[in-house]
Amino acid sequence: MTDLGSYETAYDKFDWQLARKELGYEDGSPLNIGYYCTDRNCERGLGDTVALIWEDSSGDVRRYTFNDLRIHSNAYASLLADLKIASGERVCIFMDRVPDLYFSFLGILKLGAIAVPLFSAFGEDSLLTRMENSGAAAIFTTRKHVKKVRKIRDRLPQLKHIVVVDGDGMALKEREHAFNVETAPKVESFDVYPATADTPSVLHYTSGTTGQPKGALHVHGSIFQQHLTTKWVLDLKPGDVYWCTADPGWVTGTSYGIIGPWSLGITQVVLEVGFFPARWYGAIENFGVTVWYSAPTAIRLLMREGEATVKKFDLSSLRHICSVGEPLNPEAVIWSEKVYGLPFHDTWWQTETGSIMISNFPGMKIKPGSMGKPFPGVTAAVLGPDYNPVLEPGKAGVLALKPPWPSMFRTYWNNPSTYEAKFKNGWYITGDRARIDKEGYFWFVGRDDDVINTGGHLVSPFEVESALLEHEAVAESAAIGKPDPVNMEVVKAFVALKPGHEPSHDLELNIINFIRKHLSPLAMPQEIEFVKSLPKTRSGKIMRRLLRAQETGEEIGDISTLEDD
Ligand code: 6R9
Repeated sequence: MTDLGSYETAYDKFDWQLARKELGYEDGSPLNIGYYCTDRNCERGLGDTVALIWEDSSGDVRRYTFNDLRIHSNAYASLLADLKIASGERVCIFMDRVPDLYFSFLGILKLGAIAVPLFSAFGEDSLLTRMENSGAAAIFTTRKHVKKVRKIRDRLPQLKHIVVVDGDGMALKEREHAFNVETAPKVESFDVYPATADTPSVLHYTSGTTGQPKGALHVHGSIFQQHLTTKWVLDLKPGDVYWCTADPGWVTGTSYGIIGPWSLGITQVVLEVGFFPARWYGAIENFGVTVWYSAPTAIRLLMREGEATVKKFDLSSLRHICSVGEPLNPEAVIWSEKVYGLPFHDTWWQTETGSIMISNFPGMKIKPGSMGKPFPGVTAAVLGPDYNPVLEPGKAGVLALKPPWPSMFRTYWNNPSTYEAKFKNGWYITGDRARIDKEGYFWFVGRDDDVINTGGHLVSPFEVESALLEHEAVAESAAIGKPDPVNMEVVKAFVALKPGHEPSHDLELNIINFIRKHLSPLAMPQEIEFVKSLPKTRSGKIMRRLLRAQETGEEIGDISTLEDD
């Protein structure tokens, strides 16, 4: 239970103004996330508290205090100022989970520019789409990843600077700079940009069914909700050691891997490596992790790894564990209670919502398989086809949220019409389907669109299909999510070949690899089925629903618009 009391009393007495009080914010004064995550902690006497415990891929550990975080983020902010980057300009971050990612993110915000975090696994096409759409003026990257930037830089006329943060001594091309935060002059103070709650802060790209990825634009005022939900849902308290397994290329890695916890002055653990059961449990034991925020695919993999591995480690420091990104199977909650002595608390939210909206509040009875209840201050509903709330308990409909809330996205970058289309009858339409039981618990039913959720990563079928079409052998294609016991879904592509090309295992591998290189390993199909042609509607749209139904053996439903063969 939190200091707000039980869920019910918290819901009743809640007011978003509480966030201002908690953060020590006075109306009318500047509100900059960069300041609240660094300088303010030093002013509160936490300058020598460890902010970041970072373990690199070889197992070496480095620790940075809030004072280090303050000085290093200042160095990044002043570098951008020297490069004449102005407030409001977009600056991409394209690197593995190294400390510079975190310093530069906060530095960009301190300058008043907009941070665009990108997965380092992105191939050149995925990178190009996002950099082009955001009109990025600069990018921070590393030696390891600059090659991909070099391949596309000539197609990015707005890109003024490429900063290689470990580029000391390397041969640089025009517009490229080497920077080293450790040897750069210490910047004791930086005039933090006087942002307001409505000043743009972070641009996160997310996938929809149609069109290229959309950039959800967030504002500095998001910190109010990120701060409160980190405190009351993730249950962080002074002295905690917190570990969020998410990469900042995904919204979870910024909202709850940077902003929320550091706005509370909490010590965070970051691992450079991806999923690795022994390294993960080792980190919990070595660093004494108390609160852990992860995702269902990782949890299912840990279940598969089994209890024997758990027993090799002392995980007794853990106090609270949470999950996000995909439906959390009831078995995972029961299993975690058995082997860790703690149930995973599911949380539901989206890139667009910026923070947790529905969750299993600490102290609340957990119904395994349910996403929990709306966070105090949030109104969530299930809507029928007329976009009015469904009143009957247990009946499925479209999951919707009542705007506004502090961390709500403000638009899709360069795509206002898609943003407007997300609102119906005064509700924000999430794109998910859900039901609410008699006791007010929300249950996830499925997505209301064709977006593929693979291991918590949203993949647009359109993006995969567009990349497939670039392959010389592909005439047409369709991508769907195929059910998978670990990743929930994996990408499966149906491909019709151009004349002169024959299906073969080699060609399948060649196409899969092509997508991995152009998009990312996350969007890479696990399977390709060669077909003569694809089922289409009379208007020529590929019927992914039909392919999906064939895959799962489900009812096919209405196919009256299917083209005649
Ligand atoms: C934070 C994040 C959002 C979509 C969302 C839904 C799925 C997230 C979930 C969940 C079932 C949960 N999703 N949490 N589904 N139970 N607890 O995940 O953002 O990448 O934008 O994805 O993920 O489909 O609409 P994002």
